[in-house]
Amino acid sequence: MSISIQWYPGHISKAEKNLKEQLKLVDVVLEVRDARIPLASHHPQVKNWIGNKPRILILNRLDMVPESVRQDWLKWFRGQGETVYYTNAKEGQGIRAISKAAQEVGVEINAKRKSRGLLPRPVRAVVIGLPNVGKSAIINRLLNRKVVESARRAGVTRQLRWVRISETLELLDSPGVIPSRLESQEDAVKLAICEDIGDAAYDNQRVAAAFVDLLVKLEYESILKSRYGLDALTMTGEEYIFQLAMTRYKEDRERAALQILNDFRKGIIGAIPLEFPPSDV
Ligand SMILES: Nc1nc2c(ncn2[C@@H]2O[C@H](COP(=O)(O)OP(=O)(O)OP(=O)(O)O)[C@@H](O)[C@H]2O)c(=O)[nH]1
Ligand SMILES: [Mg+2]
Repeated sequence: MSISIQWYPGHISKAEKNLKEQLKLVDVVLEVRDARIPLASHHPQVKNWIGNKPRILILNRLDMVPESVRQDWLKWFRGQGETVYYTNAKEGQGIRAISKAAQEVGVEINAKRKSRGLLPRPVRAVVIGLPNVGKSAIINRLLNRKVVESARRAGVTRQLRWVRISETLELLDSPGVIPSRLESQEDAVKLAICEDIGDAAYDNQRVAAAFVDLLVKLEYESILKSRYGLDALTMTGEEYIFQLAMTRYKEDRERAALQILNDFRKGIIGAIPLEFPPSDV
């Protein structure tokens, strides 16, 4: 089944412009990705925007993937010469480590300033990434209170906003950015499943069907069987949504689709990663 997903709302194109401006003012970039899809939630232009500024790579939603898969990704990224920080911005795990890493950049900056006779200043960091990956939640966690809006929807943060975390750290919250064209539709479907793009961009029934197909491919079909009592191995994703609607939702396919997607998004059917480290590297 082919799905065509494109999503590039006006507020994002504006945000991208402002973000590029503000990037000139920051010392360090916190790039946040979705731990369920560390590659599909990567924005291809981020590298260009950052230039040689130090970057801290964060895989948020650590609670949504099993420990063994997290370890596999850590190893894979290490093989690429990258250090990865796992966080759970909802509960707070891993948050102190990223704050420490950001402040370490500040120490260097201030040592340089001191040698030039300048007073120390807080390190300036920006949190960037795709929509809904948990950028604002990370900022709220760093401060231990809700300073910026954070909710289960893509496109919650609309404007750039500086937040002073401490005497030594200032953070810029930014709206989620996304490539103006989603080149890989396979990745776009994963973004839709994880709700990392706005729901105006896709058809729930198609995305839910693709999700069922993906679970079968990743050999997670037993989760479907135990939750919905239907065996996905004997049918396509599309048929699965149809059968589920027939048996449980008074033939309402939309409700069946939303049920499956929301069960996954809320973590109700367990910690399910949608990507594994490529084995050829
Ligand atoms: N389970 C879980 N949920 C999280 C985690 N981090 C954030 N969330 C939830 O994910 C949703 C999105 O979080 P936001 O902080 O609004 O995400 P954002 O990246 O700022 O989104 P935009 O502003 O739309 O770009 C919220 O409902 C958070 O509570 C996490 O580590 N685990
Ligand atoms: Mg936000």
